[in-house]
Amino acid sequence: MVCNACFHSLFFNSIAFPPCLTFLLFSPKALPQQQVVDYPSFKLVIVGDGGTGKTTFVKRHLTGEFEKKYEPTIGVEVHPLDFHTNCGKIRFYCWDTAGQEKFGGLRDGYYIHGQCAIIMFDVTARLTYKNVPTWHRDLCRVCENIPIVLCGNKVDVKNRQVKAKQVTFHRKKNLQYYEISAKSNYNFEKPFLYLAKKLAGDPGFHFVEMPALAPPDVVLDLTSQQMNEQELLIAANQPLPDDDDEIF
Ligand SMILES: Nc1nc2c(ncn2[C@@H]2O[C@H](COP(=O)(O)OP(=O)(O)OP(=O)(O)O)[C@@H](O)[C@H]2O)c(=O)[nH]1
Ligand SMILES: [Mg+2]
Repeated sequence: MVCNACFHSLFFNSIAFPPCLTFLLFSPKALPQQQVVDYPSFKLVIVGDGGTGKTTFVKRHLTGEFEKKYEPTIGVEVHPLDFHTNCGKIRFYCWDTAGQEKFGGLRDGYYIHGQCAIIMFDVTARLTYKNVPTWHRDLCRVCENIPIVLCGNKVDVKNRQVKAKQVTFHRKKNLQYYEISAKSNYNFEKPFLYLAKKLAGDPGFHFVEMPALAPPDVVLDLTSQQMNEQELLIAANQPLPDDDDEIF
């Protein structure tokens, strides 16, 4: 493990980088109107259809609260989110973009210099999953080879329309997939942890302190979610369908 003193001397002197800290080399320049911090920070772009829960997910981390009301994002909102890791603090500047076309603003202009991304869909709305390839294509046109997490949000809802085994896009494009629920806090830290590990190039990288979230707004039925996770594991060993449209 790298101690804090070591972390700081490496950060300021930039001599030799142990694997855990090589990600410091990729720290972005300070963003306009954002406070500059003396620890590694990354631009994280969050995309996906309107209403899938992008803003709710970010706000849950930011304030701990769950936002019940749906107020579409206009253009983009940038929020810094800090995490405490075994290698010190890191920051994600979350670029929470508008999913609704009419509020899109600069659209893929917001992706420039993105260093990692989350693509979100809503497991209760099929169309939001069908649109994932378009979000992915647009993102990859601007940001080549960045770590991306696909998130299926709202798994707390009983009657989901996109079943776990129907989610195959991540396997085709080599993305990480997580089932999440901003409402119940299920897997809330997983997307950030995966991206941090990838950016650090260190699988041993871990969070040492979790953000204080408000209690879940709904208690997830863990037994049925465990079945979904099991379904995902089984599906991972099945041949990929040629076209996702077949299953819908
Ligand atoms: N049941 C359930 N509802 C959720 C969850 N996450 C978000 N929602 C609800 O989904 C609605 C839309 O959430 P937003 O976060 O505003 O959606 P968005 O993706 O930011 O939408 P745009 O800004 O238009 O792109 C809100 O009413 C939230 O309360 C969840 O995990 N479970
Ligand atoms: Mg939003």
